[in-house]
Amino acid sequence: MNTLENIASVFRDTFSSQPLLVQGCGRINIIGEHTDYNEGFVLPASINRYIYFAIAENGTNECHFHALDINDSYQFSLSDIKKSDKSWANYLMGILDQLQKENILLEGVDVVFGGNLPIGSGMSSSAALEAGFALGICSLFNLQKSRQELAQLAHRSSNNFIGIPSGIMDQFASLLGQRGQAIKLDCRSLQYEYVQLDLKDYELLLINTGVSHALANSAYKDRVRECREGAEAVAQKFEGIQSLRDVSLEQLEACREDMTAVVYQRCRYVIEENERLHQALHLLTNGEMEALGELLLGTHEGLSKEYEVSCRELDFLVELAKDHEGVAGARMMGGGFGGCTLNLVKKSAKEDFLKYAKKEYYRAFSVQAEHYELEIVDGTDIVRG
Ligand code: GAF
Repeated sequence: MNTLENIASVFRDTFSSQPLLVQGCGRINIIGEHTDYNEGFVLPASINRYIYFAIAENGTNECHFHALDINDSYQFSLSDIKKSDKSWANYLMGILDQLQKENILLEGVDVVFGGNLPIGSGMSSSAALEAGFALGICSLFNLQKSRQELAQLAHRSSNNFIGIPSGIMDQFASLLGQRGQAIKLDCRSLQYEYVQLDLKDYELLLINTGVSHALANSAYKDRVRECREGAEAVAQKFEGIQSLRDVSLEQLEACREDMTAVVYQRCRYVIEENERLHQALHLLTNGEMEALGELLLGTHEGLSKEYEVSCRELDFLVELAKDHEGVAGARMMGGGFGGCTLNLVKKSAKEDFLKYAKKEYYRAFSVQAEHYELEIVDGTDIVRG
């Protein structure tokens, strides 16, 4: 865990210059999981978990990156940007690569970064890395890009340089988040609106399984492929289908024989999840927190049984939440196979629930689960210029 002050001070000691300071935000997603790459809707928000950067240009062609949390460094020349075996460095290099592809000439930069956003926790430390670095570089070199353009650039970097066919939710949430608000984002048109997160006497709480499965990347790619296959099968029978976003449950049912059972079940989850998101918006507006919690449980059920991206530890934590007084609902959050559960908990029941969940989790897995109390904050930003 590093603070902005640490990062700035290590930078000054290492490079003897005054850096630009940036904070890249993590995100939660209320509902709408694995819908973004199907051109559906998502409801994320940026949270008070950060990766802090200290960045300065160095007048050379060389870049020096230092990842303070893991005490690792990487150095390379701007004329030779290629993927390295240090995955953290790739998230930063990918941004420079995209800028070079736009024929934007940069000079070398020195970077120190670190923070309080745990890697592999499902809060998208990768988007915080990309978003924070992209905003920092654009500010340093006076590149005129809107936040939406930066999110698109970071998303292209994830897809093309990192090689994960993810949707745009994480980068968008990190860069466009606003205090106290979730973002209802249409991942096809990128039109968005802010939704006030008034949770009445409830709050959102993350509990970290501490698990991060190696399987996640390849399974993610499989899900993207399966969804595409399903949409293509439906498009053979019905007009106007570009992605699962356009498919109704009736249409899917009519094409059930045209796809494998697995593809059918993946598609059904995605279509139902988009519907759940719209219901959730309605419940949020009406302050119906218990019904919202039920929807979260429905999402988890789908992710676990139909989409098959959960794991034992996540399922265990959700089961605990389901049975606990004062917890409206819970679900796994993000890509899956580990990370955190998102819990909608009555403020008065929070302490009791946390104590119980941590005790039971330890009993089952011999792991001390961490929890994070959330504040919905403004997204990634320059802290000091
Ligand atoms: C990961 C991806 F990066 C997002 O684009 C999204 O698909 C999410 O998993 C699942 O909703 O965070």
